[in-house]
Amino acid sequence: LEALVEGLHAGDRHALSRLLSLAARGDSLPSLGAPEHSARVVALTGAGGVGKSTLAGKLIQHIRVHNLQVAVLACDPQSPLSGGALLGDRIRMPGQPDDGVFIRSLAAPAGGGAIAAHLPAMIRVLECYGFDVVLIETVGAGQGETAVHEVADVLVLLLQSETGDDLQWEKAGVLELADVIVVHKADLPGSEQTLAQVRAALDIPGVKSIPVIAVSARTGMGMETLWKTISECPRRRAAGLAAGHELLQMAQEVLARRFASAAIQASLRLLVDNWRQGKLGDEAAATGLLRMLAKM
Ligand SMILES: Nc1nc2c(ncn2[C@@H]2O[C@H](COP(=O)(O)OP(=O)(O)O)[C@@H](O)[C@H]2O)c(=O)[nH]1
Ligand SMILES: [Mg+2]
Repeated sequence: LEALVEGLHAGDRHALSRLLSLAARGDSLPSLGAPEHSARVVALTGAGGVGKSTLAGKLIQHIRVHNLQVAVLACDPQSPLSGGALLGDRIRMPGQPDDGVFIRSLAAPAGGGAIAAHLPAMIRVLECYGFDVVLIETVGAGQGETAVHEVADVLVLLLQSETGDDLQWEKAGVLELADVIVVHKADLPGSEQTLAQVRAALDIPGVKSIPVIAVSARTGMGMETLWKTISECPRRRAAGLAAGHELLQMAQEVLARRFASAAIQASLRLLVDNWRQGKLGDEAAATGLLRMLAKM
């Protein structure tokens, strides 16, 4: 395992592939160390047939033009990205296989508990290898978005016109979960209307506005705007961590306050005495104290 981790940091594809498989199975990995930089994790979600795979393929090209390395986790066994259209895990750019692209197909949609639970570990592996962008393609069905929302920096929801999808999404409360909404296949008639409907559905006073973009992977319309919007989105994972530290600080304050008012309690004095006399170890005493304060 240690050799694999070394290989991962040295850019060895075989090590990457092995570690990803372990992470996908939920095996515990050794410490991977810190990645040199964190990746931007972008989830593409939406109903089957809305064009997630096609759009992902186009996004890869855009991302490569910016000279960024991109990995794709396709939580859709039928994704042409991971199927016959591409050779192995390398996409065919004009000429030769591209070392800046890596694609891994996962057997189940990310919304199903197991995969969602293992995504953070897989993302960590990809980050340590050095990918700048991680795309997650996953079929959305309400619950799926919630699971992926937690692990991605940016959640992109794809809708298309003439399917009534927009209304379904609206009901499921999924629209509000998205960071970017794409009205896809904008080359087809009816997309103007869908665009207007979605914008109207999201026009709630006091709620932060979500960008809604008309895109066609087929014609390339809106692609540049989409990538620009995605790259300018704040990173949810980083924000989550920062917020976590803030929360920890607040919790410490709460504990200190409770400790001050509990100091005279007999049970607390007993705990402290036991610790002082060495009857309780540091960790056990500290945990005991936490338990007492948590109950107050
Ligand atoms: N008209 C049009 N069709 C598209 C576009 N993008 C994808 N499609 C078609 O939509 C179908 C489903 O595409 P796919 O990418 O497999 O959808 P997924 O199931 O969401 O991954 C295919 O037949 C694509 O050729 C687009 O921008 N415009
Ligand atoms: Mg697909």
